Amino acid sequence: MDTIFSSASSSQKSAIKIIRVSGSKTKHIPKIFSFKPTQPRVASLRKIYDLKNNVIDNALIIYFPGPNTVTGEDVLEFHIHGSLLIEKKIYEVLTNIKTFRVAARGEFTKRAFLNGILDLTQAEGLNDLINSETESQFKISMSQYEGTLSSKISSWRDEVIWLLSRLEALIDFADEELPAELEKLFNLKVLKILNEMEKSVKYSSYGQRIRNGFIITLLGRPNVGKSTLVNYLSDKKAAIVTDEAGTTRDIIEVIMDFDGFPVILNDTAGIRHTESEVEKIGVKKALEKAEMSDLILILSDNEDFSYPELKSRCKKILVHTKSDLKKIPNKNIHNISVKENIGIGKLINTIVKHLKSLTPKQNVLLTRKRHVEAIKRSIYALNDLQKFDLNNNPELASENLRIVAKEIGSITNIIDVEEILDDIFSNFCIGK
Ligand SMILES: Nc1nc2c(ncn2[C@@H]2O[C@H](COP(=O)(O)OP(=O)(O)OP(=O)(O)O)[C@@H](O)[C@H]2O)c(=O)[nH]1
Ligand SMILES: [Mg+2]
Repeated sequence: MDTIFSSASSSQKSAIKIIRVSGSKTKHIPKIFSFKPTQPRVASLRKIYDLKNNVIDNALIIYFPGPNTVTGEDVLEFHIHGSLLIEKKIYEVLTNIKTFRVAARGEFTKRAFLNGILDLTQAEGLNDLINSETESQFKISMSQYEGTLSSKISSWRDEVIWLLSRLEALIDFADEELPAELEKLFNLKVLKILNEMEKSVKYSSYGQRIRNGFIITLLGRPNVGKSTLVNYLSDKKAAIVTDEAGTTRDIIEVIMDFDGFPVILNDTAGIRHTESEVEKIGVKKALEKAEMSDLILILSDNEDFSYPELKSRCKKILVHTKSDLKKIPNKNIHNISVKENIGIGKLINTIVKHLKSLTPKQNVLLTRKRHVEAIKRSIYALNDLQKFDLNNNPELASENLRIVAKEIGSITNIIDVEEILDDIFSNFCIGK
């Protein structure tokens, strides 16, 4: 296997940079760069030279012999001065040596996975952790990286293996029956796993929202001040504002953070009957977006808040705009004015309160579609299993349990499907 290297820090100029090397030829680095080998795990200053014996840098070197390293292989770190030129010179030396090459995206983490340092869910958690931008994303990804999902999977697997072993005994001793007590315990265990899996699927949409953002859509008649509010909340001139009715036609998405919750806020076209083809499409899109939202803000500058065409049962917050001109005295309606900054803090609090109310009581375990699909297939197999009489058809029940074991195993460990692995690790940043 090649020895790989890559800058582990950003590609910009910086005070220092770290270049990481991993693989079996790492131990030859001192010879390649003409410096005295360093003691393992001790940071030591060394002058490093190119192949023509010109000084490249005075660098801090740390050598970590495997297997207790970040990748499971021998690893060496160059802490160099943060010049792009120094980095380039090191790359030039290494690319000239056979079996050394620049690491692909996520390749260090992929090796850590292949060497059993991390399982797949931890690797995914690590990637999410690096990319997390809000407090809630940080919490979920840190918990996944620390192994919350891994340990749940392994406890499910232990239970499935316990169940399987009872069935195997029945298959081997065909003339014996499962004692009634044991059969009861068996069924209870199946129900317990099923219940836990169903809950985890239910809460997974929250995990996906934390990764991708909650969807909040503004809906209202033309000219009520939707774009004005979106611009104000996002502190950007994201949408055009004019006093002409029908200014916004397309959906305008802004990504923002409401008190630690990632949100995609959608400005939409004002809802009305119109002859304009473009506007008609805009109105249709606005309603479609509202239907798939976690929260809808219905804006109005009069008392008309009704949209009978809207089917979504998600929470709706009624917002009366332009309250500098007139207020509506109704405790279910938020009076706001962007012009005079009235009521907006309160509106934000209501939005955050709703986002908080969506937070499940228990840990979110499944954060990716991949996890959810595997658990759904396991649920299907467990439901199927319950149809069989254990004493008459232990083989069929056992077959279903094997499916469950395989499916949940695939969440933490896919070893044989290179394509899926590449797909997972290619989303990592370079140097990870
Ligand atoms: N007095 C007052 N006027 C406002 C307020 N908010 C918005 N407006 C005005 O209302 C008009 C329409 O605002 P927009 O934000 O473009 O309204 P919209 O709902 O996005 O309109 P469409 O895109 O056409 O559907 C503009 O002239 C704004 O300046 C407010 O709080 N008070
Ligand atoms: Mg608008």
